[in-house]
Amino acid sequence: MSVTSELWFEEKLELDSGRTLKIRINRLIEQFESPYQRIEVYETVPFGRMLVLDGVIMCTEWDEHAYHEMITHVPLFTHAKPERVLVIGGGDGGTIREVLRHPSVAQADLCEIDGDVVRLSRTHLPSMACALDDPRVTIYHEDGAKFIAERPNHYDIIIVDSSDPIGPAEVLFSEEFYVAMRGSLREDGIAVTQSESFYYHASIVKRLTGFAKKHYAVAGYYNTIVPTYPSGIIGFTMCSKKYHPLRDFNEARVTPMQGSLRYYNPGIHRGAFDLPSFIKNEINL
Ligand code: SPD
Repeated sequence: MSVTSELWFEEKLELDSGRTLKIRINRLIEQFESPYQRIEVYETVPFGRMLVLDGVIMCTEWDEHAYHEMITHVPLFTHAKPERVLVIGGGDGGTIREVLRHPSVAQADLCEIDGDVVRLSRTHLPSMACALDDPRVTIYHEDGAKFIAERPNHYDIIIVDSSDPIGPAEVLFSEEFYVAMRGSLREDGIAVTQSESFYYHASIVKRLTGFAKKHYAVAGYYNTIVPTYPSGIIGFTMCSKKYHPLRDFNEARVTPMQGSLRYYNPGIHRGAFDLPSFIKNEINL
């Protein structure tokens, strides 16, 4: 008889659809019940540290670069000169870290409703939270929808680095929010939103890209590979008032930064907008 004492984390998000993801862990480093959600940080066996909100994997040290680089550099290299950037959600700090690589950025606001996510990330996820004390960063713990309504015509870039459309992030997936982002962007601004997997959540992708097409001059959907997310792939809706992510992309600007990036490069930027036929036909982009 063999006795094993293996510990496993199981993400139950997709259980009703008959699928799950299990990751072996060494230990639970800390858990905290905030006013908004249950926050957990694990030390996993294969993927380093992992942040989990209400039982859903937000990021692991092993593959977070594929998500944070793509949610950030695609819009920032599409815009001619991004100076004022807002990140909604993103309390782990990974997106802000990427935003600050851009020398044109003078102001990087982080609007994360849950201050305890920022606090635990600072303590346990320093490789992501490392840039949160940069003087260009201001952190707000407010509701993202209310925050942008109070700042009309202000941002060059808005990045919605949200959790899934259940719980505190639900409002960020509404048509009203896509209209409100348009109001908070400058005349040539770009918004990019976490928009789930085209394999598992095609109806959400269709709805969000529909809002982008209806309310913005240029709409797009692009994807990245993140093995610890459901189906291993996640996409982003691009909502742009002027710039086109392929026609206005100036790849020469990437060169000085290329050495510090692990996933993003000019070829990935262009190829990420090439979608499989089944979803391309569904969303008409
Ligand atoms: N299904 C999980 C999607 C999570 C997307 N946001 C992650 C936040 C990382 N900064």
